[in-house]
Amino acid sequence: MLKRQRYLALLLVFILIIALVSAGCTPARKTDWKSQVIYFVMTDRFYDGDRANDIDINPADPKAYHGGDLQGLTDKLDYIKGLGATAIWITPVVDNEEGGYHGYWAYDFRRVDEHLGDMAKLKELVDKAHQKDIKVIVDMVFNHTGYRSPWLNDPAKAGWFHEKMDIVNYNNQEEVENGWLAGLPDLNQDNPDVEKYLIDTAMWWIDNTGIDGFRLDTVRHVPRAFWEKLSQTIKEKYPDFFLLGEVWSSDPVYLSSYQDAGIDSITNYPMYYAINDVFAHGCSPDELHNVMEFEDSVFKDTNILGNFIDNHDVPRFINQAGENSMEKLKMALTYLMTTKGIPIIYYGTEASMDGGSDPDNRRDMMWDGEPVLAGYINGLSDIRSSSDAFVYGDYIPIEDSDIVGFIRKYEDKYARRRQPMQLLQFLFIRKYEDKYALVFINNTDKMINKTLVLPEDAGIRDGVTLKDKLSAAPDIRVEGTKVEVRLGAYQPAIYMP
Ligand SMILES: [Ca+2]
Ligand SMILES: [Ca+2]
Repeated sequence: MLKRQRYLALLLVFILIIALVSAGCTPARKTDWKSQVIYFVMTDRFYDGDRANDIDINPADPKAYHGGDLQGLTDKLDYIKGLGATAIWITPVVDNEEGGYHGYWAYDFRRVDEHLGDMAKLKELVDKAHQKDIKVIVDMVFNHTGYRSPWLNDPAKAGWFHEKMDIVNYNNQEEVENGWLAGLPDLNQDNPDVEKYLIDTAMWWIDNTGIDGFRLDTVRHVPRAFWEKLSQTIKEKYPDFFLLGEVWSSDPVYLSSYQDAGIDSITNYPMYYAINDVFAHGCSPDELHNVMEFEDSVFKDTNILGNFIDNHDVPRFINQAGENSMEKLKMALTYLMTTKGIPIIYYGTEASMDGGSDPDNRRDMMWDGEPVLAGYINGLSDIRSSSDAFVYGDYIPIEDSDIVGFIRKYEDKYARRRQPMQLLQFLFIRKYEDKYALVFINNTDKMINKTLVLPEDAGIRDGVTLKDKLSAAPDIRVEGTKVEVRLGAYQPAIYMP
């Protein structure tokens, strides 16, 4: 009995030593992806750091190479850090066929495209980014190859593609997975050789570059079983490696099935649509609250979803906003940086760059002068990182009787969308343990001065004074459960104790 106790004591000491030693060996800070702010760059359109690789460039043609490269990204890391970004997501680096300036037309899955640089340049980018505490997420396409893949005529690759078929019915999942998206040769991940090649390729890029995450392209067009296996294989070796899946759908239930398949984060298209409706088009704020409530009920975790106001596949926010577009952009960015989920900012947003549908939304980055919103975005990033309420907190909408009454009048969603909105403020609380923030956005063209009743479950104490971290609105004092709010037209405020 004594022997056994001594043995247990020794075992405990041994375990403790192992734990201490291994703690010393691993990086001190575990990667927490929820706390990141991601800056998304289309490398060819960002910054030309190396004229020697400007092959076939034609900046006048929106569908040609423009000369941006990995060296250019490395050169601009301090600029990106200055925006408050902690991670970059870059468009695919794999060797593309002719015309694949965007990177989504793979020719050779295990080579860096010569327009962007080479493997050494990619590693240099990753190393220098890590030195500056910036993580690197690389876009990867496992659904298809480019139109002229050498595999199409390779007898050794027979059975690597699905039969050529257009995707017509997006409600038919089999068609979505097996059809040729935009006519691109569709890889058959059910073929074990293809599955093995793609998963080995994923590991090859991580092993050889030290990147921190993948943005996975066209996720809904590939069977979930493939994503499960890919995720398991990666996480076994790299538990902190981040997977951000692009699922282009407005259905939260559908999206959540891919998080369940092992993809940490999903591009939050339902929120993208709602942000545009509410802040660009003046629709009812309950649309965003409803999306948030619905997503919270179906996703394992909404604080890790990838939120955005626009990207390279949709028109830029400012292009859609109409009058007062700059004020609307600031409101949308304020929401993006304070709501649940990881903010993803598309390059050029800080310079209020315009752009309609693809390829107009992929214009060259404007490099003349200090970008007009750089300071604003950096300020939002500081506010976000100052409190766990934004990173882990709940999302509690504040009910505004004016809004509720107004919405009841327009039960029909279609009518509501077309109705000019003059009563719309946007109000919610982020709360985590004892930390909280009140986000008020006056989404109207008139000054607001009114008393609001805070929800009881927010637990905000009587008598506390709250300051606007954006430093523009006057302090407010909680009286009982009420606050009096004064905001100018289109003014956002982030109130914290
Ligand atoms: Ca270049
Ligand atoms: Ca497919």
